[in-house]
Amino acid sequence: MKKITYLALFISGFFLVSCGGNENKETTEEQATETAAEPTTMEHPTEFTIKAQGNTMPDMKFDTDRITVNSGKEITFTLVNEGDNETMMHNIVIVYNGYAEEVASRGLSKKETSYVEAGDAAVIAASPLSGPGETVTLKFSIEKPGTYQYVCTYPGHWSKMLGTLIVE
Ligand SMILES: [Cu+2]
Repeated sequence: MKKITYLALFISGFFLVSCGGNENKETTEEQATETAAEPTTMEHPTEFTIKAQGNTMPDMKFDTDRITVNSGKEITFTLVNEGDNETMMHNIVIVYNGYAEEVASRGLSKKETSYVEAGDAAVIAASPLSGPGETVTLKFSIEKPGTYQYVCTYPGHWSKMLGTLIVE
């Protein structure tokens, strides 16, 4: 099905190029490529297990740094803290793209709210903290397609534990 769509786009792109003359060729081809890169929205999973790995600040990470979901669906993130060092406390916080560092720094002193400032406008959803060996879940849904981020806001972790969330 996808192949057929691509082929159709390619053919229409080709005709546009043929009719448009040489000076428009590049633009037309670019447009055709852009259109072809957006196939009918795929059905993505709604449940994801994300492992927080590592036992030291340099080693710690989420085992995945990119997740794609569909807009308007209830998504469940299960965060499995695989650490066994007591300093390895983690959460997972969904934020608007580019706000991971700001959200983490606003949450630095907010231990009582799991290192997320209450009412932070850049936060879409935030899990509780999970200690070593613990699992926590976060449910959320996002209506607007686009790019978002997920991040651990435990002090000092945001730059190592950061991923891209694509909403289609
Ligand atoms: Cu963390």
